[in-house]
Amino acid sequence: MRIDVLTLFPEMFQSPLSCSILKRAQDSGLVEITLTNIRDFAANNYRKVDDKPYGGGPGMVMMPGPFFDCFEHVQKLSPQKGRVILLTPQGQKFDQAKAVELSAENRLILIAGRYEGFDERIRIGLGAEQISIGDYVMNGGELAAMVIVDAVARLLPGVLGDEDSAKNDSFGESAGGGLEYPQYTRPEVFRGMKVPDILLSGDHGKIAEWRHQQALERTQKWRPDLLTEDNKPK
Ligand code: 6GU
Repeated sequence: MRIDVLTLFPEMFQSPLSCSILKRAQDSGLVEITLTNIRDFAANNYRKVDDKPYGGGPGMVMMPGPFFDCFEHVQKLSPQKGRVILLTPQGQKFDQAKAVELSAENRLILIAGRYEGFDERIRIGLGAEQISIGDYVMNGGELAAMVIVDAVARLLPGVLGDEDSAKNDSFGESAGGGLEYPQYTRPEVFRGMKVPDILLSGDHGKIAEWRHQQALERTQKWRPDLLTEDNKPK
């Protein structure tokens, strides 16, 4: 997969992209991520990319010119059209289903905005879909773009060492869209807390059944909003 990110702060992406799984995924060619600075496409000497809102009001609005020039430049970097996503708190809320959907694309073009907002003609003109990562306001779309890159990249075949890992995650296939079952590792007893006997039993059928039941109970207790009629615990 190819992911292009258009941003005013490419440096914000450096460390998340250079650690751990995202680094390995890029090094092994499973995902190619390019960062393009929108400010490089500002037409004026001051490298200005925002201006006061028409009609008055507080804050600044991102001008359409630098966005369109930047977008047109980025699109030509590769022949694939790409799915264009504008990061904005006004977007559709991002979730695991959306991550799975996006992981099937061959190219994503993520546009992170700043300041009070985008000139409306950016959204209209680019034909972009809008995504938000939750109902709160951040200073810009950069962290949201990183959330999407991270959640999508780990679903790409070969990115996680064990092919089953993503399936076992919360919201994943084995969790039936709910939370993950509890995990334990050594030591067998830690500060008086013991690993459940069943996990030491070697009975894989029983273990699977126990994990399934635990996952349902935790979902009911902590995230009942995730339960549907057919995955409610009995
Ligand atoms: Cl995509 N952008 C901003 N600025 N705030 C957000 C967001 C995006 N998603 C949730 N809050």
